[in-house]
Amino acid sequence: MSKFSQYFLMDEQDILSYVQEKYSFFPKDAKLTCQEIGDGNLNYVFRVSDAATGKSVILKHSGIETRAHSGRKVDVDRNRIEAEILQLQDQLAPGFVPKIYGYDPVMCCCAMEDLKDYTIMRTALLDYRCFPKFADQITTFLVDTLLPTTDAVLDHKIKKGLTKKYINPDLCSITEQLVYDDAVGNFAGKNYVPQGMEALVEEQIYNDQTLRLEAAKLKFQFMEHAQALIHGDLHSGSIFVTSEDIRVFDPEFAFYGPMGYDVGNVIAHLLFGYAHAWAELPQDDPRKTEFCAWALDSIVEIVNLFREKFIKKFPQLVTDHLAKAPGFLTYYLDSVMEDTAAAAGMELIRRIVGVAKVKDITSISDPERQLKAEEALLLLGKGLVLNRGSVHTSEDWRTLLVNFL
Ligand code: SR1
Ligand code: MG
Repeated sequence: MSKFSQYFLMDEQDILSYVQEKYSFFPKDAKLTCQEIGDGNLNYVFRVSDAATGKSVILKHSGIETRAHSGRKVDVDRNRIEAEILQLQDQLAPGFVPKIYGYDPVMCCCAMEDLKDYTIMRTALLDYRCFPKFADQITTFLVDTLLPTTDAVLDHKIKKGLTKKYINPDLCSITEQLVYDDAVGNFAGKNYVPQGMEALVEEQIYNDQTLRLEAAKLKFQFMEHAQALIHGDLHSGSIFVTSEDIRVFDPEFAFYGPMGYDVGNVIAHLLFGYAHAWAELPQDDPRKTEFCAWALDSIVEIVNLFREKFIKKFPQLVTDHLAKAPGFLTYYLDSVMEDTAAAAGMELIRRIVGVAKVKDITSISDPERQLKAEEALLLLGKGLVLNRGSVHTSEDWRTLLVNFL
């Protein structure tokens, strides 16, 4: 009987035997090496390489507990969701995701293309690298993966089947708790408010009943609005980049939710990159001007191009009779833009006060500047949540960013 006919948590040695037993990527006598390279909160990511040929493959393996906070059980079905969503996204937006080579429901392990020439976008942002094509690339990915999975386009029974297939209760529950609950109150007792910000957070966030009500509405909107098959965790650690190209990965949080959640996350993490550069680079460093301008322009351009592409694609793809009614597209897109502003706002707040921080902020070396960056992002986040109804266009975004930053 195979060692891999019953689930257990594999280590590097196990993965070496596993890849040879399950796949035929490498000659049987190849001298393979395996390294665990994952730095996320949930899974184990192994790179298996054959030095003789330079060939390599990634094996992503899910444990029954998260890595970051052992003790929290998370359904291993997330591995199936990730493998299937990447295959679906590869059809909808070819060339924007890594290729999946196989998925094993027993070991909860999928094999995928090794994008070793790419850099994780967060790492690139921390190095102040600009990506002039990013806004165009990410908006193509967003519109091409989101719009075709909505009720406006898909046959409603097929869409409901997908909603069922990608119900993702454990991962959604992490988001409901970390992004919505924890952003406005230390309900789980795990928040970590930066030193020196306690009073501001109490006054501006935890004790603001208007903000709490808006967060409650947004949490229910996230839970109840099965609009499109979203990525669900589209931060800069879920995107690989080169100067020419992007690849979106890690869609294990995918489920039928509000489209704006994905768009808003992309924007929030550009803002984290911006804040890092603002805090770390001296005023006279030319990288500061160039990178900060690129980051803010990219946000404005993402909103602009997302809208443009959505408006162009919608009439080409729409099948629902009533969704063709004059005025419906404007109404629909406006609501997506409101969700975008809200999601960006909640993400900004929760990464400052909550348990899951971002390196862009935690790595800022000067505590005073770190505090300033955190305060600015926190208040921008709050402003986005409260004023989301009037943040629809790229110009609305430009005005808001200029006022807050
Ligand atoms: C326990 S998981 C913490 C965070 O990491 C993931 O990438 C999600 O953003 C989640 O909220
Ligand atoms: Mg992840």
